[in-house]
Amino acid sequence: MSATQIERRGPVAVVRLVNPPVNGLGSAVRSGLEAAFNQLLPDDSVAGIVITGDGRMFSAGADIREFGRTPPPGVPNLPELIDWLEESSKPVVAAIHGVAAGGGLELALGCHYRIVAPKTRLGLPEVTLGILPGAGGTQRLPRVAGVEAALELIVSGRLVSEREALKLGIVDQVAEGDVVAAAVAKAAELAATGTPPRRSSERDEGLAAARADPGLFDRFRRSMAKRARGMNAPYACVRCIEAAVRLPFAEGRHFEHQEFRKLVGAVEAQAMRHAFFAEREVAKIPDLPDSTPTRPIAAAGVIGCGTMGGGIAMVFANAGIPVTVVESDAGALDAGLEKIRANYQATVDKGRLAQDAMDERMALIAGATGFDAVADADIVVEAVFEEMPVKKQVFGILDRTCRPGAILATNTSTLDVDEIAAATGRPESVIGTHFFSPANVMRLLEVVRGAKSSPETVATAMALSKTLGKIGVLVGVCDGFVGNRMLHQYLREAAFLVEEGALPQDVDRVIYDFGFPMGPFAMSDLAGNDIGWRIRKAKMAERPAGTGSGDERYSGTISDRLCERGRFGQKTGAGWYRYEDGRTPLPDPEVESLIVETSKALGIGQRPVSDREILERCLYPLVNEGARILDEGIALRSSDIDMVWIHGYGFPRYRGGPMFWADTVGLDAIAAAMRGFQAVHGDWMAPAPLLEKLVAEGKGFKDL
Ligand code: T1G
Ligand code: NAD
Repeated sequence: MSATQIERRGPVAVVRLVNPPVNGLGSAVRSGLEAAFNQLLPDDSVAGIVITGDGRMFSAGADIREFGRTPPPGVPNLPELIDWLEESSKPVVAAIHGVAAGGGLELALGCHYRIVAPKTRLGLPEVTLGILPGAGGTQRLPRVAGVEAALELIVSGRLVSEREALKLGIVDQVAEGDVVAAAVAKAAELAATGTPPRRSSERDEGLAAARADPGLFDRFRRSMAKRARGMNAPYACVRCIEAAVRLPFAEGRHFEHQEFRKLVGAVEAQAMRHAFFAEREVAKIPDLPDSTPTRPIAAAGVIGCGTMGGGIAMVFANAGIPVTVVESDAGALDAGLEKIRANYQATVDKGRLAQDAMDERMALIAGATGFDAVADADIVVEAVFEEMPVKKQVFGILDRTCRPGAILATNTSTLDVDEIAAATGRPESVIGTHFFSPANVMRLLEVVRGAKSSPETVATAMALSKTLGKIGVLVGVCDGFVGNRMLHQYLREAAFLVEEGALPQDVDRVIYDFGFPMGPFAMSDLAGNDIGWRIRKAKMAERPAGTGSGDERYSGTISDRLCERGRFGQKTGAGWYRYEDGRTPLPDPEVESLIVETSKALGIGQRPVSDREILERCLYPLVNEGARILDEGIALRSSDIDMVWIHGYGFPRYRGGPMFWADTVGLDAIAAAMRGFQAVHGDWMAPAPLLEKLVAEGKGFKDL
């Protein structure tokens, strides 16, 4: 079937893009457009042209799957196709519905008039793929919507609603009825009245303000520095929009093309494309066909309204699902509900949520101190203390209380989900839903499949993660699941590096410069050093003195010393750092002398530690553990692990996640480094069998 169709409606020809699922402007579509223009532009019986998309949207832009591939010979490129269309002397009107993104919106901006249907999203999100709008978007959008709006939209990659697009001048009309019919009528009217084509490339009104404000771009660059840290694409976008203000259209277009070429093949763009597809791949579970039934979730319950329970309740309310939180007593309940209210109020005060939206969400959250209140819930998420006896007691009660068919989920971060499920008579309905703190902010949700979790329970939890706006990653049962299990490797080595001579601020600087929002020591101070201390003490109680987990050396000595001194981190004003303003970590000489003292007591000599060693010792063992996790089937795909780390631990998206990044470094180099570390530090650094196997086969994680 041709990727474009032409339909005549009287004097107007309607060109329809037909390339499901998102009318990507791939080679076939571009060839189809070329053929259509060849036919229609010289045809005198055609007074006007309408461009539209078949199915659920106008177009999501260039076909991202074609990137990095050489197009078949003779296929036109998109920028020139759009220039050609814009040159048309006949009126060309875009009829837009669903989504017009990237090259899709650029195609519409090449039309002389744009009509949009309600509930449509429009934007140029190329920067989220590590590139820039390369088909004239950086030159036409500022001319149509103004430079400041273009800077904000192109550098954020944000999609806007049809109403906002109308206000910005990106579209000209919202059609309440049939958008194609409205466009046909407009094209016929423009033709009949002989209205000259209104070409975006010839419009200047949007550039005037910027021409009068030479400091605009430098101001904007300063304002975006934090969110664009480590990336090239956002700065290239600004340079192109600046070119639109300085240069005539054709030269600006050429400048844009050069900048695009520099970005599209770079690792940053490859990593961002990898993340784009990985985000969609996580939902595909090989042994769970799309036909697997799911249970409807119309009402939820949360047990425990502490740090996590409160956030989880907000997640359900934010998705419009009524939720009841159950606490052990009225005092704890009131405190928990008040924290939720205060959390919403803070967002309202920042202008990021309307008061009535807050009121609607609060109205969806009820509180109780008895489990009967969740007897009819479709899912109940337990978030009580991280102690097995407490969890088992709660699941026993839920099993007796909740209706048949309800999903019983646990938010445990370290405990055995199968052991918790065994405390019920319905282990097939038990699953882990491991949210990340703060639950109402972090997008990651590790869905922990128990040995007896039924396909229906797994499919329901995975579908629910999408409803809740989370990236649901299916993982197996093991200590720390995927994220925390890999995190342990990273934190252990960070602690050892400090015992051996690096300062916490050195390690944090290297990790921050790599692209994480913060390093391991600032992160521990934020989360609270006492949480890890409590877990270590609980684990130590189960093990003989002085040993770590399995064959590794104990890594908590200095952190234990800090906690014994009440240095829990930000919450006590001191941890690995001291905090004068409560948030800014300041190196503390007291910590430095405690480190030297403790290393001496441990018999560990302090030595200079290079930045390179810091990076490799923190990240290579993390990747190595990822290989073990894949080998054990705890994660389905290496790209799933990348999603866990990008959405749960702040791994820089423009590096693609730890497993993708490892492939860019080269697994042979990582395996060699691990062997080196093993020889010096111990067998816990031995390269994972899968890593060695891939190296031997000259493959990467991407080849799995
Ligand atoms: N190319 C190829 N495949 C795409 C695609 C695209 N542009 N967009 C989506 N898909 C696939 C996706 O992988 C999934 O596949 C299916 O379509 C449904 O997507 C010159 C060079 C449009 C808002 O960045 O943001 O134009 O998993 O699950 O939630 O300047 O898709 O089913 O096999 O996401 O309804 C710029 C990317 C391209 C937009 C719809 N465009 N797409 O969301 O569906 S670069 C974008 C999206 C460009 C020019 C440059 C979203 C969506 P599968 P989905 P959705
Ligand atoms: P928390 O101590 O802040 O809250 C636990 C709440 O559970 C308390 O308010 C307590 O009153 C309540 N509770 C205890 N027993 C109860 C019972 N029988 N009935 C009703 N309520 C009861 O703990 P948290 O940090 O929210 O952790 C909760 C769970 O989430 C733990 O399993 C933890 O491992 C996990 N988790 C925590 C984090 C985190 O960063 N804090 C992240 C992911 C997962």
